Parts: sequence; structure tokens; C-alpha cells
Amino acid sequence: MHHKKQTLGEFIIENQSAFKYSSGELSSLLNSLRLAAKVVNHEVNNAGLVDIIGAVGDTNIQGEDQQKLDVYANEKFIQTLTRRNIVCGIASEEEDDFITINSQDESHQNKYVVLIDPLDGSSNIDVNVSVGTIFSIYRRISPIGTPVKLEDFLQKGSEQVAAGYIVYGTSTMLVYTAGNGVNGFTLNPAIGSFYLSHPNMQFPEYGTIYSVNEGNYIHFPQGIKNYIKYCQEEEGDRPYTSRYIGSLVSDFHRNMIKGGIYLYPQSSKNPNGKLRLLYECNPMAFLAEQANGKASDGFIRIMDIEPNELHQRVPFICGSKHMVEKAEAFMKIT
Ligand code: P6P
Repeated sequence: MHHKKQTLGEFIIENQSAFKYSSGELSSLLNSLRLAAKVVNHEVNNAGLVDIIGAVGDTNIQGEDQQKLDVYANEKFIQTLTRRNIVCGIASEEEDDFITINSQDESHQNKYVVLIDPLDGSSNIDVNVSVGTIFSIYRRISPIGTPVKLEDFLQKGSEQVAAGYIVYGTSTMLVYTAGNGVNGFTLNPAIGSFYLSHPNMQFPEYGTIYSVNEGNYIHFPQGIKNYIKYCQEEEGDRPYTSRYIGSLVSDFHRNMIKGGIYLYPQSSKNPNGKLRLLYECNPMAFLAEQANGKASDGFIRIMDIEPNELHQRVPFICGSKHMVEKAEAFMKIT
């Protein structure tokens, strides 16, 4: 008996009641992300064909060459979210400041804000390696009926109501949580529907994959150096396998399925690490914890960090629970 897999749309509706704020808005917000994901996926998959490759010339706030696909993805997600009139504000890696969405009737009744990294790993676009979109959703804390404020975006990760990513890989998947576990949906491009392919995703508590840019080794804190040497020692289930794609979403996704740890530590080159707290580390930390994994900056839980700046960076260690705990132990003893 062929069981027709549930679509993302059906799953969102079916689980709406389980969501503690059970209101149509979150479902509609997730549906707008679903739509934007398909549009961006189409462009990403055709990037090699149309003249959309190559730096667009100007750089974003990160000082990085802005690939045209970055700009395109950023515009698509902002357009789609704005049109649905559900969010009162958007913050993006590609935007210096947050965007205030004035509801059509100027009543500012919308109660959600979205923070997004529209195309993470964009340096991989020209070499046909997977890239991803990361999103994080909060309820606003400033009064409904007024324009959104910076404080609405500077909430701790533990306040997120939903978070997820789209990975544009060998197949395109949307993986998200609304606080009741992590579920993965695979796009059937022929008909443009996402199907529930990975229900209740969980990090294996132990893993044998470590993901870190070893080119930075000499710049790492001693605790991280000691942990990497531990991964390479011949003992028990080690040496581990080193797998580092250069796309956080892809490394995270593989490690969640197979078991593993991802590290982007602070270094003398990046004193606060490289990854952004609000639209990279917090959403991935929410997913990790919902999938029985862990996420810390080496000392404290990512989702407990009090944000103070829209684009602030934090050191990031995330993955299988016991692997993260082992890395933290090495950080503590130095
Ligand atoms: P590095 C991509 O730019 C990104 O933000 C993550 O997706 C990725 O894991 C990391 O940076 C790669 O950084 O310095 O190792 O090239």
C-alpha cells in the first residue's frame, strides 16, 4: 500500500492546534516561507544557466562580495513575507538595519518578526556546492499597533516561536521546528510540493563526524586545539571523520542525520567567531535542542545569550549532545 506522504501544507494545518499560540498567522507565515523557498530554489538550481552568477559589485554589511543570488534571495523572502501581511518587521543578514513592515491598514496589528539569512554559504554558489536559507521567528514584544522596534529583534534565542532552514542540496529540503520537535520536508520539483520525508529528526547523542575549518587551527583557543587533537587520537571510536562543506546548513543537516559536531570557534582572526547570533546561531540552536542536540558558545547555551546588536557574532559549537559536552569540557580546563 503506497502511503501518500503528507505535504508541508497539510502538516502545518494539522499541527497548528499543537502550537501554543495556535493562530492562523504562524501557519500563514510558514506557508509564505514555503512559497519563497520554491522560488529561490528554482533560481539557485538554474544559477549556472542564467547570467546571475558573480558578484553584483557592491558589498553587504558583512563586507563580503554580494553574490547576485544573495540579493535575489533576500528580495524574494522580504517580498513574500511582506505581501502576506503577517509580520511587523524583518531583519536580514543582507540589510544593515531592520525593515519595518507597515500593515496595509497602517494598524501594525501583525505580531511576528522574522530574522533571516537569505542565502548562507553564498561563496559556494560559483562552485556548485549546497547553500541554504536560515530563518528565525519571534512574537513582537513592543505594543501591537505601533511600528516594530529594535528590541523586538534583540530577543534571546529561548524566546523563538519557530525556526528552520531550507537546504538547496542534491534535493531541496525545508526543515523546521515550532517547539514540538524537528521535521524535514523534501521538495518534489516536478509538482512544487514539499513532502514530509524526515519526521521527528534527532541528533544521535554520540557521533563520529567533526566539522571545523582546520585552516584556522593555529588561531584557535587552546581548549579547541585540544578538542581537535582528541578527535584525531586513535582511541575508542576515534579518529573521527572530518567533514566541512563551508555551508553551515549542509554541515548541520548531515551531522543531525549521522551524528556529529560543528564548530566555528573564536580565534585571533575572529575574536567573537564568524557566525551571527540572531539569524544563524539562534535558529540552528533551537533546531539542535529540539532534535535532542546542544548548542553553546563553548561556555554557555546559545539560546541564553542576551543579544545587544543586530549583526553580532558569537562562537558556535553545535551538534550531538555528548560531543558538544566533550568540547565544552576541553574549553573549561584551559
Ligand atoms: P569559513 C558561510 O559563509 C558561513 O557563514 C557558514 O555557512 C560556513 O560554515 C562558514 O561561514 C564558513 O566559514 O571561514 O570556514 O570559510
